[in-house]
Order: sequence, then structure tokens, then C-alpha cells
Amino acid sequence: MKTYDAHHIRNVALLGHGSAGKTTLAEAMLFESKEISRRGTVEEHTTVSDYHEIEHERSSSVFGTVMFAEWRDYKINIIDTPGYVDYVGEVIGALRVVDTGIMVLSSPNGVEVGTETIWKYTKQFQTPVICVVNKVDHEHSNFWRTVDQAKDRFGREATVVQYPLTEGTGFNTIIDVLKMTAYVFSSDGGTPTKTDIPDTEKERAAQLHNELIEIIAENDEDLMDHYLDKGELTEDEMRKGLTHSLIKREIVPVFCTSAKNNMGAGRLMTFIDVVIPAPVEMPPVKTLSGVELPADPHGKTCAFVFKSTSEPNVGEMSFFRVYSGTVKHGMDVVNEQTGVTERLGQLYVVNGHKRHDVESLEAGDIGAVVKLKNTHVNNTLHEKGMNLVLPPIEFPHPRVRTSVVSNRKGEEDKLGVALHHLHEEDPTIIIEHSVELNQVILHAQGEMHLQTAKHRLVNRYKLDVDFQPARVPYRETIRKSVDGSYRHKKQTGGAGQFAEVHMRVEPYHEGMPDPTGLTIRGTEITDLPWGGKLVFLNCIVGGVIEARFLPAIMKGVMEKMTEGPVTGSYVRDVRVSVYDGKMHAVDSNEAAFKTAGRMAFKEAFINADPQLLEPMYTVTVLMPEDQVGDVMSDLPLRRAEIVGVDADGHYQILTCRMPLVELDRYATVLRSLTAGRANFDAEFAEYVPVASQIAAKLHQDYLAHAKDED
Ligand SMILES: Nc1nc2c(ncn2[C@@H]2O[C@H](COP(=O)(O)OP(=O)(O)O)[C@@H](O)[C@H]2O)c(=O)[nH]1
Ligand SMILES: [Mg+2]
Repeated sequence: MKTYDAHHIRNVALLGHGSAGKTTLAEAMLFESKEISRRGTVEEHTTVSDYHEIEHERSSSVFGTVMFAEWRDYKINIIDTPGYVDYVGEVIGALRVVDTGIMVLSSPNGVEVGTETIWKYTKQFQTPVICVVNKVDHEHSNFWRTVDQAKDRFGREATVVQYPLTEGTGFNTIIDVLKMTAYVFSSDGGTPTKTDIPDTEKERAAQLHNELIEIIAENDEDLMDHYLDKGELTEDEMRKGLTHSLIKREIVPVFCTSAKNNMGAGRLMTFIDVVIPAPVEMPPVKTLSGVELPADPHGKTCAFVFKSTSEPNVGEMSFFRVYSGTVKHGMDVVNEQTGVTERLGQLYVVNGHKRHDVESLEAGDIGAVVKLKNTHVNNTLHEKGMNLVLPPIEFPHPRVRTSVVSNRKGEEDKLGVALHHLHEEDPTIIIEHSVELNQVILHAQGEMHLQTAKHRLVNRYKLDVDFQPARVPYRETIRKSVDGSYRHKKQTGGAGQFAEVHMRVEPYHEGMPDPTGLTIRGTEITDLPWGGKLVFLNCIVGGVIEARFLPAIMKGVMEKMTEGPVTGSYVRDVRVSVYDGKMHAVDSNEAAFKTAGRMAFKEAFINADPQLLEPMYTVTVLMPEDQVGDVMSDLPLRRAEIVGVDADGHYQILTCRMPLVELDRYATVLRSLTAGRANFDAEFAEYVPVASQIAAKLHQDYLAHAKDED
């Protein structure tokens, strides 16, 4: 295969809500460009893109898949992405490395919640977008309504380049108002016959043609002058204007296809070749230190790893985009983040699980290499003697949690390794070994994402695992000031143990006055690793406890604070003033004072009107207008409080606050409430008091399992 340069490479991602037809469209593109000789279908599990077992089971995409099509003199790198919101990490990874997004809409369904969510990401990345209205052959196809919705959503920049002459099952003709030509397909699609636009459509086509010219000219003074002079733009002027407008996101050209019947993919690829920006036409990528890297094959070699996979039949691969210079087989490159020099093995370009050897890849291109040992997603690789780091992909924070338990004894280590791999392949899966909760917690994007992770653990890593509810990281504090004391006395054989401690425990808050009636001799303020503070005051009078024992007392208090008396959770925001006690000349030692400190703290804490706190999250739900009622009326069941509702086009954004314990199930709840038409985001807000009945129940549960201590 020949090496393509940055003028002849196009990098696109197929984006959009699930089932819009992205994978089918990719298949049509590969077939039309003769990369494959038979066109597979999603139903028969024969597409190039959906090659994983789990994708076959679900008949839909789960992973981003890298492919390419050679069309005319160009190489189009295509990343097919999953539409379901749980897999948004794959979309973000793809957007990070492509130059243009192809937003696929389903003509019967129009703009859907996945479209909304992904559109927001393209805005964030400032990715040029073209829009493909697919399924115009569908009996419920409604091209013009979908275009209206696209205009509503993407702005009037959404401009028709093509429309179907007749939609529905009889669809076979595309009217192209850029070329001012009609493309007529035979029943099995493929290459169309070009004909004149039928007379009945001439007026509409001319009007759309002018709209297209106007939007192109509007953003370019020279073109506007030409247009005003001549009342027309040449094809070349239009092409250049389109490219510039695309780069600035001033136009979203709209195409139509029937991917299933292989109609429209070829013309779309020609547009990709000649109009969408080449890597050299895009603003050069900037390193974190502000160095610009133009897509120059003779520049300093620099590549960015955006994906890694580990498949039994495909092998472990790292996928990268070359941003500058030329990556060659056998080259030594430095991984700036891990500080390791790696030798690149065989280089590949891939079509799903099929790979083709290549000797080199030039700036602008996307390829793969057998997985580099010390290289991960988000790492920058560059030739020696430089110091370049490309900005990492920022993945969304997780939205659901589960605890992972191995059902087979002795496989904990194997599970640990597998979980690490899951995170390597999909950085939106986060693994936490929680000491606090005594659980291995897997954080993910949603219920489906969790199921995928489990499927991988069972089928790919041959583990027997259970997913169980993750415990909640509660916190404990107090509401009252209480004095407490404890005398620790033990006589076992020879030496005994003796320590007596009196302390006052109080709810701590910033700027509180000194404790009444006590004189402070020493203050120790600890910022607790789990949030909040411990303020520990030495208020001992007349040396009744020697100063050397105070650290031991504080240690005892801290010990109890890591396993609070109410539910065994971390304690926060207390002030402890040690003001009295007793020592014994022989039997007092640090261990005795530690125990006395711990027990005195426990006694006092229990009497100080303890308050259980739970993590509260700010949740924003994005949904179509007609779903707001259902979503709202469900919220009280989850102890959620509504903060506000804002309109965003046809969509509404509801903001509420929801306890973590409810949030863990919310992805599933919302999906069933709205038939998958809504999406949400959640972010930790603060710790808030738990209602007393719930707290009492949690306390009882804790006592039933807690062991006695002294
Ligand atoms: N009628 C019709 N069905 C299509 C078309 N493209 C895809 N489909 C079907 O829509 C479903 C989803 O397609 P798929 O390519 O998996 O969508 P994706 O989730 O966007 O990748 C499958 O059943 C396809 O056969 C099309 O152009 N017309
Ligand atoms: Mg798909």
C-alpha cells in the first residue's frame, strides 16, 4: 500500500445516536472503495466495524473501530464510533484525532439524545461537522423534518447539499444542489447514473443551490464580491469556500444516504476527498508548552496514542495519529509521559481486525503498532532530543459504580491484572481499590458499560466474577459539645496498663471560639484525607498527663475516626480538647493512652448527637421536552431535590441533587423511564446529613456486624 501525504489524507469519525446507521455506512464506504468485496450487515454480524463478540451479541457497536477507504487519490481514515451514551469515551477519543465529524442522523428519528450529546463534544473540540441523513429509504423516513431539527440544533449552518427525490421504500434518486445533478441508483445501489434534475424539482434545487452559495459567500468577503458581481460562484470557488466555512464551523453541509441499500456513500466520499479539510488545512496541533506542530512529513516526528486494544485474535495494539514528521518501522521513539524509549515494531493500517503492513506513516495519518509495553492511551511519542507533550484526552467522569468480587479463590491477582487491562483499553473505566469501603470498585458510564466490562472479564479474561452494590462512603460527625472520659486499666501478670483521659468533643467549624473554661497549651490541626478537619487541643493543667503522651491520645482518636462509632465510616469536622486525666508512674505508656484516647473519644462521640453524612451529587439530565414530566415525578423516589430546569433547543436540562446511593441505579432508571431518550451527568457536590430514620437503620446494620473493642 502506498504512503499518503497530509494533502491526500482525510480523517473522519462516524458519529451519532445508536442505530442511525454509522456502521452500515462505514461498510458501504469500504465496499464502494473496494476494500471489501462483500458488503456485510449488522444483523448478520458480518460488518468490518462491529467485529467483537459482544458487538455481535448486541448487534450494535461497543468499541470505536479504525478503518480506511482509498477513494480516488485519497486515503480516508474512518473511525466508526458507538452511539450509545455509555461508550462516549470512544467518541471523545476519536474526536481527539480526526479532523471532521460525520454526524449520522436517522431520517425517521431525526435529532436524538445521542446527537445532542455528541454535538456538544464536537463544539468542545471545534471539530468541523458534516451531517448525513441516513435511512431515507425507510418507510417512516422524514428527510425535511430531520433537516428542520438539524437546523434547530446545529443552527442555520445546517445547509442542504443533497435531498432525496422521493423518500421511503421507493427511494432511488439523490438531488445534489452543489453539483446541480441528479444521481439515480439501480436497485442494488453502487455507482449511480448522473442525470439532469427533473423539471419538477428545478425550482427547489435552484433555491437550495442559492442558499448554499449565500452561506458560503457570507463568510468570505472575496467570494461575496464575486457572487455579487456574477450572481454565481464557480465550482472551485464553492469548494474552497466550503472548506473554509467547514473549518470555522460556519457550515454543516447535509447529505442523504441509504447505507443499507448502498446509495450515496460514493458521492459522500468524493465530497470528503475534495472538500473536507486535509490535515494540512487544519490549525496545527499545539503541545502543552505551546509549540505548534504543522502536519509536515519532514518536521520533528511526533505522534499521539489515542486507543489501545487487546484481542485474542488481533493482538495487542496501540493506535496513534502522526501529527508531525514521519513514523517509520524500527524507529526509536521517546514516550514523554513514561520517560521510556520504545522501538516501533511493524506498523499497520487497519480495517477492523484486518491489518496491512506499512513501512511508514506520514504526518496526518492514523495507524497502529503492536502494543508498546510502556505506552498508554494519551501518551505522546516523539523522536529523541525533544520534549513534546500533546494535550491528553479528557474523559468524562464516571456515572455508575459497582464492586467487583472474584468467585474463585486465589484469582484476586488475575482479576487485578484484568481490571487494569480494562482501564488501559477504555479509560472511562476507572478501578479503585477502596480501603475505606474494603471493596474493589469499578466506575463506569452506565449499566450497559458495566455489562460490557463484565462480559470482557468473563469471556476475554476467563474470570468468574460478581458485580455487587458498591458501599457508600458515608461520613460521621456530631452536633453537640460533650465531655467524656475513659479509664483504661489492665492488670495482667507483671506490668499493668493504666491511662485515664478526659476530653471534650465538639462539632468543628471555621472560626469557632476557644472552648469555654479551658486553657489551650497546644493546637494540632489535621486536614483529613477524606475531607474535613480534626482540631486537637492540649488543655492539660498541672501536668496531670505528661506532654509526651498526647500524640498517643491523638493517635487513638484518629484510629476511631477512621472507623466511626455510628457506621464505621470516616469521622470529620470535630474538635477534641484533652483537659484532664491520670497517669501511673509504672503502668502508663503510649499504648495505654492510645486506648484511653480512642475509647474516651468513642464514648463522647456517641453522646454528642452524631450525624451521619452522605455524598450528594449534582445531576444534570438532558432530555426531550415531552420527557420532563416523567423524569421529574420520579425524582422524589430517589430523594432528589430539583434545582432548576432550563431549555436548550428542543431539549430540556434539569438540574437536581441526588444522593450517591440512588445515583448508582440512576442510569438504569433513566433509561427505562425515557426509553433511552435522555442522558445525564453527575458530579460530586458535598456531604449532607442523612435523615435520622435512614441513619438509625444503617447504625443497626453496623452494630450487627461490628466487633467489640476496648
Ligand atoms: N432502512 C434502513 N435501515 C438501515 C440503514 N442503515 C442502517 N440500517 C439499519 O439500522 C440498524 C442500525 O444500523 P447500524 O449501522 O448498526 O447503526 P449504528 O448504531 O449507527 O452503527 C441496522 O438494523 C441496520 O440494518 C438504511 O440506510 N436504511
Ligand atoms: Mg455502529
